[in-house]
Amino acid sequence: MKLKLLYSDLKSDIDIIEKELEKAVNSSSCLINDASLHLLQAGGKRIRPIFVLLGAKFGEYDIEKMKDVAVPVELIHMASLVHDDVIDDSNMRRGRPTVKSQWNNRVAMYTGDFIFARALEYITKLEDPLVHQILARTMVEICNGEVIQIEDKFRLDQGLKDYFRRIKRKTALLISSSCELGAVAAGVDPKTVRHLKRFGYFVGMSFQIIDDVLDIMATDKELGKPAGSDLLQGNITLPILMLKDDPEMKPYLTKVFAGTLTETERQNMLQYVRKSDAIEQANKMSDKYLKKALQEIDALPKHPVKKKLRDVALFMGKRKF
Ligand code: 2DE
Ligand code: MG
Ligand code: MG
Ligand code: MG
Ligand code: MG
Repeated sequence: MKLKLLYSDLKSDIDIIEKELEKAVNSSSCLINDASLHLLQAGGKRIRPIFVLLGAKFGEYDIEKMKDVAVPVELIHMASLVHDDVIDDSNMRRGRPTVKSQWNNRVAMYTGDFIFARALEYITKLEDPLVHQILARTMVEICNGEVIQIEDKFRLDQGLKDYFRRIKRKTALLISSSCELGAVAAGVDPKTVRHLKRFGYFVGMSFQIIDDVLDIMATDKELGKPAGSDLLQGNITLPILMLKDDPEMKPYLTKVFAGTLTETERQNMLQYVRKSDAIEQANKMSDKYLKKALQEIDALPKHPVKKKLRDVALFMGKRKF
């Protein structure tokens, strides 16, 4: 199923958010304008704004108000990616050159900063300290996660706990907060907010595991970057973690860490991982989180939007790329 079909009845609200995002990245500097628009026009699934809207449906839904929550959430996601591509030295994203590669690191740093600042401008339109606190806390934790991820790079003496800690911070938290923020801003009762927040967390975990599996399983073309990029950057994802003591995998890992892996060896290594049962194990782990997400939906009060939440969660947990 296409994601577009899933939220067809949210279409006009998503269009409003899309227009607002364009306005939001507008800057008096041509350079920042171009760089921000470059990123915005590369698209993206706009998953986080969708979750803001879906969370808000449990309360007093007003798109004019929700837009001031959904826009900053997506802006924070965008800004973090611009900075992330500097940290990860990534040249391609969503099939396009990244800001840091199209321009340079310096432009990427201040474009990201500008987008962050815009996000704050939007969120403070809502005069609710709880909303500000949730967003600020999330940003702090995402930053902590980035530092942890840098510390964990190229380290094989790590376990599942380290991996889950990283993906929680880099992905699950912002998705969880999106659900939570939409609901809080719409005045939803605390118990429902709690279930929505947990739902977002589980969906986010499931989603990132799939993302990490796809980094190995999908083609360079589908990914818009070389398959296996995570590992080449030193990020030990779940499938790799499961193979870290595998005797056939070891020589590849040694070469990756030494930076001497040839293109042929990259292909062979990918073939090896693809055929291993690490992929199936990782997919199972993703399904486990997806199941927990669906249980949170069951615990939510009766509402037609529950079906939507289920559809989006299933889409995210089953996407092919
Ligand atoms: C994407 O992870 C990274 C997300 C978080 C980046 C956070 C930064 C700190 P990946 P891909 C840079 C600043 C952020 C704040 C304050 C929110 O694994 O494969 O690198 O998409 O993902 O590059
Ligand atoms: Mg990255
Ligand atoms: Mg990164
Ligand atoms: Mg990835
Ligand atoms: Mg990604």
